[in-house]
Amino acid sequence: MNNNKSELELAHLHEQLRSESVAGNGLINRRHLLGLGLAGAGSLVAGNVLAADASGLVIPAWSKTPGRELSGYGSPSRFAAGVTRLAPQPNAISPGTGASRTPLHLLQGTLTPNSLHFERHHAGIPDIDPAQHRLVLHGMVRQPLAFSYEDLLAYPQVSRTYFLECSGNSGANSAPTAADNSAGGIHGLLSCAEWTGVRLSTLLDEAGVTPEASWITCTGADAASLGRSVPLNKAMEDVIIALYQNGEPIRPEQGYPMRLFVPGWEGNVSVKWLTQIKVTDGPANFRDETSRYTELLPDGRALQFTYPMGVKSVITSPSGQMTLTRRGLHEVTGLAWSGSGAIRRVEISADGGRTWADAHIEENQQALTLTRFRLPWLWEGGEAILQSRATDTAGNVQPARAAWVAMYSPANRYHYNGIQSWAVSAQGEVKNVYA
Ligand SMILES: Nc1nc2c(c(=O)[nH]1)N[C@H]1C(S)=C(S)[C@@H](COP(=O)(O)O)O[C@H]1N2
Ligand SMILES: [Mo]
Repeated sequence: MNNNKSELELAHLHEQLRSESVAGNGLINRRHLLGLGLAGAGSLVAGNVLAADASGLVIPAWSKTPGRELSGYGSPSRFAAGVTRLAPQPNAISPGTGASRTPLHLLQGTLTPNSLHFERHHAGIPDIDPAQHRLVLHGMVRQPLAFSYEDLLAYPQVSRTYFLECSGNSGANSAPTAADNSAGGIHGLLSCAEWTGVRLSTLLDEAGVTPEASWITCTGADAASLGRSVPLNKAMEDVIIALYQNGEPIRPEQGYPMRLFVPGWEGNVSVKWLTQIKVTDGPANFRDETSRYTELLPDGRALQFTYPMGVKSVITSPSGQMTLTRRGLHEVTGLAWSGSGAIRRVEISADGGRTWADAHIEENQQALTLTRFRLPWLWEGGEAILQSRATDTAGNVQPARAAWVAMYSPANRYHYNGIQSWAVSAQGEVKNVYA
């Protein structure tokens, strides 16, 4: 028996849903769906779902013989082999340099599996033997210290779930024309993990910071010697030396055996393969905080040390390069985050920003982590422009693209946090547009 509704029944259900819309072009109140008994949305979604009867019970081959053996380290189903990082292409001119992106549009929830965490390296991934590695803490301290990996493991640790975002993330959308790309392709220099490690304040207290100190300057053990300066108050507040990522030793790509993790701030500051922290009374003005990772303004001046990532959101489904294959109810879902607090609100529009409805988010969101939002949407085959707009607990509201563009020089690609617009065609094709 097929569960397909008749055209008439469907039209009636759509009519009922439309009468409960919360914003233009098909955005539906989630509570009303529950009231209609459509929580699973089966009756509207399910062109192909079969109603259960005895004839639907087939026993497949894999149920009749034992499956494969156990394994030392798990891997995804071969049927999920397409869920990979995006564009990890080798760099012929500068080996090991570049970025790979998290496929945000292929994932759900808020945590990024370690194998899919985005990567951004300036000189490849060093192959560090933890037994040979040292973290040296020196400068304006009473007692300089050198820690081995084993030493650090003996300290008390904390676990916190934080997003990490490269300040170059979404920079493509600052260009004059909208690139045809996916949500991950545009916004995938963004990941979220549970980071475990030693509070930097524990180590700074042990070394004894002297009164004239106001900054720390941090350097990685990779061939780029990537260095960044961090004000001492942030270093004492919530910075950790991360040793574990989602429960296992951090991956070589993420800085094994240890990285600085600076919550909420542009990813570049979270120095990987951390080997040196010098306590100082000013920033070092490293290459990556002078010639890079600064924002050019319309008048030719540049912003320096713009650390927190702006409030931002992106709809991950439906999103760029997807095609809606059936009319009816869809769930609009995506991610929101802010470097200045927790997410308080996410609004969604299906009509290019003319009308907005509040998306559903779980209560009491943690600060500096990813928030998943959702809202039902009735797509009846018309054109639509889907947008999301996030507000954080500090009161910051995600700007429209035009408002963001007006703040900077056309050459600036850093700290883009404008609203993403996905156009849905009458054929159901979803595309990146500027609206
Ligand atoms: N030592 C070192 N630290 C580094 C980098 C690097 O190339 N070398 N890249 C930085 C940049 S630009 C970003 S966005 C983040 C990326 O972290 P991930 O590769 O773990 O995602 O690490 C930062 N820390
Ligand atoms: Mo970055």
